[in-house]
Amino acid sequence: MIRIYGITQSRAFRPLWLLEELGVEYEHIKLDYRGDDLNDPGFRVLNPNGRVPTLVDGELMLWESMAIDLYLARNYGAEEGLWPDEIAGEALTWQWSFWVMTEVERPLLTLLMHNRVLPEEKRDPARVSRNLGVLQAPFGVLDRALQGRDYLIGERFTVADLNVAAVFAWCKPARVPLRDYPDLNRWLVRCLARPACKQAQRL
Ligand SMILES: N[C@@H](CCC(=O)N[C@@H](CS)C(=O)NCC(=O)O)C(=O)O
Repeated sequence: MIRIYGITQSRAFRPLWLLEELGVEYEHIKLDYRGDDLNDPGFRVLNPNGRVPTLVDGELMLWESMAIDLYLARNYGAEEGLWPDEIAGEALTWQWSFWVMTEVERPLLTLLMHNRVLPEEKRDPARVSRNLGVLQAPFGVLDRALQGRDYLIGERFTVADLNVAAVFAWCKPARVPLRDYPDLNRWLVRCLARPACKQAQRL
């Protein structure tokens, strides 16, 4: 049976959402990154980085949220339509998954921390405005890519949408306005309204 480690209030939300989309059986081990859970020596054997999410599927131990999602979608998601049919679609799936991690994740996480998570006295407004500026370019790229389209690849929701939307899900708690990016916003609302996403948020 598939085992996934990490509470839903962490990057484990990404594979949890995908597992809910897939409808496969899995065991959810709710390790909390905020305590001592990740220092457990048994867990360190699975992930020497001491981070979640971590996946175990048979002999396979896998870490990095995007790698886990790409593996799960490739291995279990073809019938559900979550994995693209063509090699070009696969290439675009890698592209968008790497893109969101390299161009968006860190500045958006900084906004989440300094607009929402950190205590007021530790928040730095300069970092907020700098990172809002940094995000304008990639947000514009995604907005334009979604003009006249419902999904990133082809005509249906795939793991590419999930991987990108699961990172952009931080926009709301980070208080990042999307009014200048109407196509991005429309797409994000559609992705986050999916029943599997809602279910993963409740785990
Ligand atoms: N690039 C990794 C990042 C994983 C990561 O940093 N996870 C956080 C929770 S969201 C964590 O485990 N933090 C524990 C720590 O940094 O000690 C991924 O996407 O899976």
